[in-house]
Amino acid sequence: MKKLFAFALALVLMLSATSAFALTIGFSQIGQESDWRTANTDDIRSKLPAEGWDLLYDDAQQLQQNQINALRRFITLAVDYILFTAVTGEGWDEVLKEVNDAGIPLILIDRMPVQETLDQIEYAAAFGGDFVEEGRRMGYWTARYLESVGRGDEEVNVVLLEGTTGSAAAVDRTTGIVEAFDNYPNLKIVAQQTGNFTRAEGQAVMESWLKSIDKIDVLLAENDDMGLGAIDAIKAAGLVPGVDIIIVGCDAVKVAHEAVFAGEMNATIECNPLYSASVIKVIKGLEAGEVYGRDVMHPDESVYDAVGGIPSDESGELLSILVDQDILDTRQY
Ligand code: GYE
Repeated sequence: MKKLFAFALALVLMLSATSAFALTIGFSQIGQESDWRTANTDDIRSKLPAEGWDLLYDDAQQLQQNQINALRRFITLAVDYILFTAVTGEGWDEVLKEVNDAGIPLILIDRMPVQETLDQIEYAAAFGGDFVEEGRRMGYWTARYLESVGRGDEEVNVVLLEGTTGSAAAVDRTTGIVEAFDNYPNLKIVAQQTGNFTRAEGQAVMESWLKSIDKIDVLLAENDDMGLGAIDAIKAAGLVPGVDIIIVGCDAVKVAHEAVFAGEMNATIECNPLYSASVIKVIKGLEAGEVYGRDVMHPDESVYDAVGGIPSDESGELLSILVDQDILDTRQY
């Protein structure tokens, strides 16, 4: 009996010691603009607490100042780690130096601050999509798809719905698209405007383009939500999305897979939102004294479409994956 009591006491002491030393992680998130963002948030918010860690979550509602305030609050609370994604690229030098001065390890995910900032600050690890490559894939997929349907020499008018102005995801995807299109002078971007990565703004911008531009052959949307909003505008104008206008999205969220399967969106370039596994691994590694490099680590990403086998990178080796019932059923987010 005595032994049992001693054992129970030891167990209680051990458990309370563990929770006293449970890590606290501050997560400064951008907002809730898209399905991608929801998947990203849900992943972090479910998987990190499952490790027994306390997660302080802050939703900045797209405002840089709210992110700055959240980072300062995390410093005051002396959290053990800060997880950060930058709504736009510029303007972080001061607050990130404060994070460094406080000695709190910073883990960057998704949208990075601009390179000049990255060069000046310390960070423990960085994970994000290769947005330039995603843009290139949007461009190459479009060109090679047009070739595959015998429209390779046609003068093609492209409209481009861009993401949040100044964000890494928008700036870099546009860079990649333009870079790919440089090889195809028949593909002309006739209009480009931000839709702030939201469905509502994608719809509104497309509505105005349909009124003001005579001939739109292709829509490139820097995320699926804007593409889906634009599909509503295209239908309202009496046109058939995916047929009268070729539509290429980015993210490869489940609703976009459904739209591709239904033939209303022609392709979606994948951007993986699930970073929890990498973040957990890195935090455990850092706790054990490991050191990670300064390179931004990219997840593996594919291209999904309604036909399959379309080359979508510069080398022509990356072939698109056909969205069939199995792919649709297994898509998690
Ligand atoms: O593509 C978009 C989101 O930063 C990669 O932000 C992310 C982008 C994503 O709102 O849907």
